[in-house]
Amino acid sequence: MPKIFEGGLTARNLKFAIVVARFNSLLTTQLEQGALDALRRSGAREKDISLVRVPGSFEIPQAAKQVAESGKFDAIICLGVLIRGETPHFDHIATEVSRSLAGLTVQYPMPIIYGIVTADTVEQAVNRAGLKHGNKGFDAAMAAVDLANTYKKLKARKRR
Ligand code: DLZ
Repeated sequence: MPKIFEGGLTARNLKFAIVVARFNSLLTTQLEQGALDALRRSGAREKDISLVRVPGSFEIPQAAKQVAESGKFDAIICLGVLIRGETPHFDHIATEVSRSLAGLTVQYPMPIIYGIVTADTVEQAVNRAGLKHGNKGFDAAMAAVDLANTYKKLKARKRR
């Protein structure tokens, strides 16, 4: 039988940072609430959850890097909403944010989760922030819990 490293869904004794953009705050607040709901229902304690607010999605990767470097967290959940209709340079911001976050994920040995909604319209964004298509903040937090547990097991493994 292979050794399987797979995360459980308990957030107890894990520390989380949620980096959330204020831009489109009506929707990012919904993502934040979804993420908090997932963490609390998975057993995370309030004292183990930190919220880092930044002006917009463009600032998320830099803030996430600082959080990663602090060494104080087991996972980082990044939340923002980019809407094409409102942003002429939508593609540039979306591409840069994705590229920068992807870079961080291979630089730091911890889950850094992409919970950024990129939508063509406000309606699409609303649907992904808790209306029709679930809440991307909730999903991102569950992925953080899952991966943080997996990495914990990988770190604790004994070499034979
Ligand atoms: C400037 C801007 C625009 C036009 N649109 C969005 C958006 O849809 N979503 C978002 O999170 N942020 C937006 N921003 C703000 C930028 O991300 C950034 O905060 C500013 O350009 C300052 O660097």
